[in-house]
Amino acid sequence: MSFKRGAFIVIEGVDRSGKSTQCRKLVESLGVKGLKAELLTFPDRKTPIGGLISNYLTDKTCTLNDKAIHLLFAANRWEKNERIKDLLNNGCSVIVDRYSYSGIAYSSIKKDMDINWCMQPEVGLPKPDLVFLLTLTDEEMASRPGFGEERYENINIQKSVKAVFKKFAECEDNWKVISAADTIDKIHQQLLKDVLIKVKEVETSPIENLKF
Ligand code: FDM
Ligand code: MG
Repeated sequence: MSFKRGAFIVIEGVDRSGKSTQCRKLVESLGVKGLKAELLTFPDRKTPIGGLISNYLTDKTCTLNDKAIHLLFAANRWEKNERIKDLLNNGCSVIVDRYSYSGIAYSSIKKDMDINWCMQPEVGLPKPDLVFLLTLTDEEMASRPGFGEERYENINIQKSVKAVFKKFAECEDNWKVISAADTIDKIHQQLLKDVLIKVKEVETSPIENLKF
């Protein structure tokens, strides 16, 4: 029997679309089915680079240059590059809460931040086998419980980010758009079904690298 790798699954979406809940539930359900799965979250605030990012997000007086913070978010993914590949190569699926697409979306909506420039630091990272985009209408976004105090947590930024995600979903392969307005359980069943198919589909294929 040949070796089987894990699947690399990403969930993207605006704030409060339920990404973290769905990621957790996927890892749980895969485990119940006897499939190895691990959860990663970006930004990973626990590393030294993640600490700088966390400070930038929570302290709005922090005046870090837009390109510098963009590169820190990308570096925070690069420091997990080997971990992701090792897990996948050991037959463990990796479920990720936000990835390069969040990095590109949140940075490229800023003034003088060219989207093609924003994509470059992401090139060469492991490419997800499947990206779920959890979507909310503007009305649904507005009706969800209030924002916290972090940078980017306001409705205009969320709307701009949503538009970038929508373009990715139209242009990239392996993206699946899911309404985040359904119940947690219904969404989970939908995601799980697709993930199980993907796990089978990619088990003998090589891990690809991101390119844009
Ligand atoms: N964010 C997240 C970015 O600006 N760039 C990135 O590369 C990533 C992964 O950080 F507003 C933004 C998105 C969000 C903030 O993310 C923190 P969480 O998921 O809300 O903790
Ligand atoms: Mg948030």
